[in-house]
Amino acid sequence: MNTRNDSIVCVTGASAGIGRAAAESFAREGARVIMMARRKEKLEQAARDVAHATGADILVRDVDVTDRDAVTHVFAALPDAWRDIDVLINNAGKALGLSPGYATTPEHLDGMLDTNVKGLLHVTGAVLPGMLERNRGHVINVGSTAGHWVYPGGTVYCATKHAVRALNEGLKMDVHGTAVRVTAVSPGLVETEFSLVRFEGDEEQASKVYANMTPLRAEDVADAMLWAATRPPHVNISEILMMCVDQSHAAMVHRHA
Ligand code: 8X3
Repeated sequence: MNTRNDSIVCVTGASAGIGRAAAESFAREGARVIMMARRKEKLEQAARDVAHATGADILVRDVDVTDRDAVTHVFAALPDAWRDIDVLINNAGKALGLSPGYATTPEHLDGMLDTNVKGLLHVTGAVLPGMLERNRGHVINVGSTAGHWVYPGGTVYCATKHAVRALNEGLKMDVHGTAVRVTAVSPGLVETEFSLVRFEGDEEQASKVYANMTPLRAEDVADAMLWAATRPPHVNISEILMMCVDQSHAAMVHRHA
């Protein structure tokens, strides 16, 4: 991405957390940003905030990445001035529950697989062909330390993030011989709505995940994306695996007394 022009950046899951922070970071660098998410009101508020903070041109589209037809339609119907997406940030994703893999409820199973794996492919399938035609573009996939390690209660979530890592590696091979770049940014503990979603709104349980330690902030992850996207065009960052200093492995977290 050339930060001196008005590149077009599309972010999924942009209403909060890492997605919102990514939208703001790229907007600050002069990009025009398409913010996509499911929750319309929250998305519109986030877009207003980002536009206000950065002065950037923001386009909002509420879409559920699990709905393939809706995804196809939303990209096909983009205004001409917004069609040539330079950077796609596949951020929409979630963990649901902490049950053993074999006991995962059908709702949680579908929720994680459909969003984290199929949703990523729905969106990529709608955007990547245009990048290949233009021989220009960058797909940034939000992976996770859960794509490298498995932890108790995270069986299905970790499987989906292992799949994201495989997709990231495979997508780079799919675009081999073109100028299109593919990167995974794979964080450990980041304090966002992630745990609140996992525990279905239970704030006490969610806050315990980040208690007495200093997790990554969404902005730290957005920074890594921006760095990857602003390397010279011949450089492809395959993956950035990142954790806060207080985390050394999936379940190895230093809690301060
Ligand atoms: C988030 C990392 O360890 O909270 O993808 O599941 S973890």
